[in-house]
Amino acid sequence: MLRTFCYCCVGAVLLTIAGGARDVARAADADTADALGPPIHAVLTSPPNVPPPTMRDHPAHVIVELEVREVEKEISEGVRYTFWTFGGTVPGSFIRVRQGDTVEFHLKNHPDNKMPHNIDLHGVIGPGGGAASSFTAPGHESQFTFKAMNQGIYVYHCATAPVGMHVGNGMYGLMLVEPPQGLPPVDHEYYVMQGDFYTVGKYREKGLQPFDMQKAIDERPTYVLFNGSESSLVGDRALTAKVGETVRLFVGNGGPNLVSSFHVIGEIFDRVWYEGGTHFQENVQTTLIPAGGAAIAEFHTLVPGSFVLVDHSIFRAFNKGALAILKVDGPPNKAIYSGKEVDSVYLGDKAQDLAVVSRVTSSAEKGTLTVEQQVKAGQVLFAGTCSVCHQANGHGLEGVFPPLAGSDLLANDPKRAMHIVLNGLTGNVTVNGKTYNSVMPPMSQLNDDELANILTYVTNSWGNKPYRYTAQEVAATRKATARPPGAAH
Ligand code: HEC
Ligand SMILES: [Cu+2]
Repeated sequence: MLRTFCYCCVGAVLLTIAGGARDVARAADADTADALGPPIHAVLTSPPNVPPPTMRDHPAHVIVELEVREVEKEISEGVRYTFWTFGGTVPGSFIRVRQGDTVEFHLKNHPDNKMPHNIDLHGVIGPGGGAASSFTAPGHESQFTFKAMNQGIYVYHCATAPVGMHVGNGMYGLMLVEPPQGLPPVDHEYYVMQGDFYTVGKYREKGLQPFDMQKAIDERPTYVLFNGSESSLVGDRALTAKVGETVRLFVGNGGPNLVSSFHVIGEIFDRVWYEGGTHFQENVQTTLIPAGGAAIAEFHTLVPGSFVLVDHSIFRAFNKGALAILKVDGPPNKAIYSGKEVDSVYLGDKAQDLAVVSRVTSSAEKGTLTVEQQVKAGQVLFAGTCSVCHQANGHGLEGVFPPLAGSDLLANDPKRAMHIVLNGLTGNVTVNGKTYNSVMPPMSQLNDDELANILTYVTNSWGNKPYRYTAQEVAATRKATARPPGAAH
C-alpha cells in the first residue's frame, strides 16, 4: 500500500523533537503538570476548518471565548431556519487544546439573542460538563475553568431546557484534546458534524421554517445534515484534496436523535479512532457515530473524483440531505481504478448548481418569477430525479422508458403530466406510436414548486410544445388525486 509516512516513525520523530521519552499517551499517562507560560488565547475555527496543532510540549493556561448567536440562515436551497449557534455556525467553533491544559472558558450570550444558553463539554470532568456553571442570559457572560484531563475528540452542546430543542437548533460542536505528543501530521484536517433537524414544512418546502417539537419528539427529522445546511459541503464549498494526500476527518454527531452510519463513498478509512477514544480500528468502511459522540477518520487518496460523505442510513443521504463532497484532483491511476467518473451516479441534483433553485424561490416570493428561471431550476432537478430513466436529453430508452422529448402524449395533454409524476404510471402507454408497458414510480416526494419547475423545463425543452406549470396548479392536482399506497405525501 502506498503511504506517505509511517505513524511509528512520525511519532518517534515528534517525541524526539519534544525531547521527552513519553510513551503513546493514555488517560493514565495524562500530562497533568502545572500550566506553563503566559495565558494563550485558543484559535477557534468555523467548520469545515480545524485550528492548527498546538505544537506545545507542555500544558498551558488557555483562554477560550465562545459567543452564542441566534442566526437565521439557509438550511436548504430557498429554505431558511433560525439556528442557535456557538460562534455563529452549525456546528459551533472547533476548539483545540492539549491534554493537561488549564482552560479558562468564557461563554457569552449575545444581547440580541432571545434565549438563555449554557454549555456541556463532554471533555470536561465536573457537574454537567460545565453546564452547571455556565447558564447565561442574553447580554451576559459566564466563566469557569477546567483542566483537560483526557485526550480525545469530544462533543460539546447546549444543555438549557428544553435541551432537545437547543441541540435540535444546532447547538453543538467539537473540542479536540490533543495527546501530549500531538497528532501525526496530515495534509488536510476537516471538521464535519452531523445533525438532524425538524421543520414544520416538508423537506425542501421553501420559506422560513419553524422548529417542529412534535416531529423532534417522534424522531422524524425533516433534514439530516452535515454542517447545518444541505449546501454547506457541496459545489464550490466541497472539501478538497489532491491525489496522494492524507485526509483526517474529525466527525461529530450532534443528534439530537439519530445515530450516524458514517461512510465515504469510494474511500476506505485507513484508521478510525472510534468513539473519539484512544484506540484505532483499521480498514473501516462505515463507522458508527452515536448522538453526542465523535470519531477521527483518516484515509489517503489514490485516485481523483468526487467522493461522497454520507450517513449510510441511505434515505437520510438522498432524501434528507446527509451528503457532502470531497473533491480529489490529480492524475488518474488506472491500475487502481479504471473507469471515468460519472458525477451523477451518486450526486443526484447535488452535481448541479443548486443556487438557481434559491433564485427561483426569492423571485417567486417577490412575484417576479419568469419561465426562464423555472426552466433553469427545473433542469437541475430533472437531472437529479428524472434523467436516470428518461435520460438527460429526454429521449428515454428504446422499449423501456418513453421519450419526453417530442412526446405526443405530453403535447396533447400537458396537465396529465402532473398526475403522472405525482401518482406514477403503470400498464400500457403509447408514446409516438410505440407502446410501453413498464412502471413509473410516483415522485410525490417532490414539492409543488419543484414539480412545476421540472415540468416547465420538460415542456420548454427539446422542441416540445411550451406550457407553463405553476405550483398552485400542482398543489390542486395533488389535492384532487389520491396517492397510490406507499407513495410520499
Ligand atoms: C424509474 C424510472 C423513471 C423515472 C425516475 C421517471 N420516469 Fe417518467 N416514466 C417512466 C416509465 C417507465 C414511463 C412509462 C410507464 C408505463 O409504461 O406505463 C414513464 C412515463 C412518463 C410520462 C408519460 C409518457 C411520456 O413519455 O410522455 C411522463 C410525462 C413522465 N414519465 C415524466 C417524468 C418526469 C417529469 C420525471 C421526473 C420527475 C420522471 N418521469 C421520472 C419511468 C420513469
Ligand atoms: Cu442553548
